[in-house]
Amino acid sequence: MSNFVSVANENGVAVVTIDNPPVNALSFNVRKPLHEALMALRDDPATKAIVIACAGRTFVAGADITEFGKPVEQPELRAIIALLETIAKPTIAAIHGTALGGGLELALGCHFRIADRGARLGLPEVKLGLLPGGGGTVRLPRLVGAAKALDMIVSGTPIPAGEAEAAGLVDAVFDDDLLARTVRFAGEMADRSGPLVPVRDRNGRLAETDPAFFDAQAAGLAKKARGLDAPLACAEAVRNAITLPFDEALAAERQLFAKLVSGDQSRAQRHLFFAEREAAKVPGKDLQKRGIARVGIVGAGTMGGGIAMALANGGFPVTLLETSAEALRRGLATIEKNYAVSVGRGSLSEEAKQQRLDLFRGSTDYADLGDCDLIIEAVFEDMAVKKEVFGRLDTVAKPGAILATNTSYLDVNAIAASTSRPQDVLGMHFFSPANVMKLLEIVRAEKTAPDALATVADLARRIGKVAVVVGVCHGFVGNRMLAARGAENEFLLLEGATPGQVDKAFTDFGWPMGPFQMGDLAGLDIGWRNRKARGQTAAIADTLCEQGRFGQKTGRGWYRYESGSREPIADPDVEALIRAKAADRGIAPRAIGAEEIIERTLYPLVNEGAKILEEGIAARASDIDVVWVNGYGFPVGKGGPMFWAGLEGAAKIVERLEHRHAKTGRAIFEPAPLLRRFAETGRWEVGDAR
Ligand code: 3H9
Repeated sequence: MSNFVSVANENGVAVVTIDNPPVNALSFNVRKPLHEALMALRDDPATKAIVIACAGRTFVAGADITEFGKPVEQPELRAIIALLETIAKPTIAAIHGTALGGGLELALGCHFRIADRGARLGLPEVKLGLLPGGGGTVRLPRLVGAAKALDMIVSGTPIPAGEAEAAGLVDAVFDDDLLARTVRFAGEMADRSGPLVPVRDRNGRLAETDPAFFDAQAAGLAKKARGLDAPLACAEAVRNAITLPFDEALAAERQLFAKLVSGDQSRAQRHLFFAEREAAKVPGKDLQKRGIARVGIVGAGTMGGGIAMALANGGFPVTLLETSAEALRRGLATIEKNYAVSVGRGSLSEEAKQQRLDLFRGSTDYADLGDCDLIIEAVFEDMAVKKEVFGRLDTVAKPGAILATNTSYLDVNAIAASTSRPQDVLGMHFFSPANVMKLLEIVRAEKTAPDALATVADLARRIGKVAVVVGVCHGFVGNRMLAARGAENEFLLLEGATPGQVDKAFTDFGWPMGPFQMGDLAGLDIGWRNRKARGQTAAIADTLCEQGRFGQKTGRGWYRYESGSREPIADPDVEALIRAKAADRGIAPRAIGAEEIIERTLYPLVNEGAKILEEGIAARASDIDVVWVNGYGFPVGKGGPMFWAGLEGAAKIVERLEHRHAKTGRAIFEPAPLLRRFAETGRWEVGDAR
């Protein structure tokens, strides 16, 4: 029939197979022949039942995201599902892999859903700034109840086949022979008498949920959504499913979808979807990768322990090295305690905890790293110490082992030069807590071999990290831009803003927290130590540290904290300190608005990103967006700093930077030539050309 949809007949059961690699997205190329095939089968007296199945690794994983934002070509997915519901013979979806988004909606148009044991089903549209637009918000509650549907649609998290069966979404789960058994099931259903009720007409479960339940949920969601429209639209659509007749609720869903899909937030989130996948494609990806059977970690402190957990969580055996038996014991005990917390929370079983702990081997002898294929150093952030560690690793590591440093700032070329095998050395900059944070900056040094990079990028994916390859510079992409973002913080305070006002401008923008709250969380002593090492000072922060105000851990920092609470409370002592420091400098305080705060923090952030692109430290503008969204909490609905620059207007950013530069002479405000070009062309040309 078509390359994308074929039909086979098995004793009167038609098997319609969709074949659109890699994920069987419902592109126009699929929709058209699928619609035609279903029309023909509906009217074919020789067909007694219809099975919809997929070739390749998965059932339909959704609408084709690349088609959004372009004119819709008919037939739309909704029309196919509506057609399915007019078919008076059994229709069955045979689900393997993932049935996501429009794929699950297609399955909801069938009378029955049969799943392979390993399948997962979900409506993840919210993660793309959307809501299910093929009737998912109206049909799913009819099968699983509105509360469960709300949870699935607002979280976007797929559920395993077994859970789907228990919830009423799936009619049967098979351990093997999915297609053959589904065809048999279809035959049995065709031979059975009794009515076939489409999902749209199954209203029994709708009365289970009180609409007032939604209003309570929606209030909580609005808070959690942090300015994102999609979660709220999802809740509204599910509420419609229980309060409006089917067709009205469906029409309302369609309107909500149309509004979201044409909005900036969804555009930003779709950009990030592809940006993350693009970032993972490092040069040399197709090279032969080195085998990684065991990973060594040098240092069992907070960072080393977190990295070790991330690897064990991905199933890798780990050798953890410390300088003394006592330090090793402490490190392992912390790891065990962290896993116990997960067990206590119910996110990990006791058995899984034990399996992970069994992957650990502790040692105080470098020679025990000799059988490791990758060794990650996570010791004190000091060049002399790092060089010494790498010198020792050079003597014990087997040939071809990859040697990685977890440095946040230091020169990876210099570290590589302390070994006889710089081609095997690279940076793996994890973010704290390393077992939780998704971002990994993979630092490519001058001599790093492409196959070593490709190996580590692949390993990152296997342990669930979002990896971005970056070049060597002080702070790499993330921390270098963070410094630019924070350069004006103290000036803002000295000129009249309070920490609370600056932080509020950030949270109103969509960040989870502002820079001063973040400083208190991370510990102000860290920056203090770094400044001292670099011979730098910070007028206010240094004094806070001298007073022992290190942030949350001491109960006082930029804010004060009641014992046991993380809630920041404005502290008059800090405000008095700021005013005194301003008076010393002869600065009269004035009111500073949110717009100025954004201009003096986020415009330099974008500008530094442009410089990083120019220097080739990042390969693409979208890589920088991936770093900032996954590592620093840049709001997803704004797509990352480089995408947001387009939304904000690059010409405006350049103009304001020039204004600030003329006024202050500060380098962070000097517009990067690439940013000027972006303002003219609307394209990050260096990035796009790579
Ligand atoms: C929707 O359905 C809206 C409807 O409600 C309403 C319509 C009216 N489209 O992730 P991978 C590409 S919204 C186009 O690396 P994995 C992806 O870019 C949709 N392309 O594989 C990549 O390309 P490349 C709701 C897509 O095995 C390649 O496929 N559905 C789509 O790690 C492999 O992807 C979703 O949001 C798509 N829908 O993971 C599901 N999906 O090789 C989105 C993937 O050139 N997809 N591609 O870089 C996923 O979550 C994962 O891809 C999946 C496989 C779990 C399926």
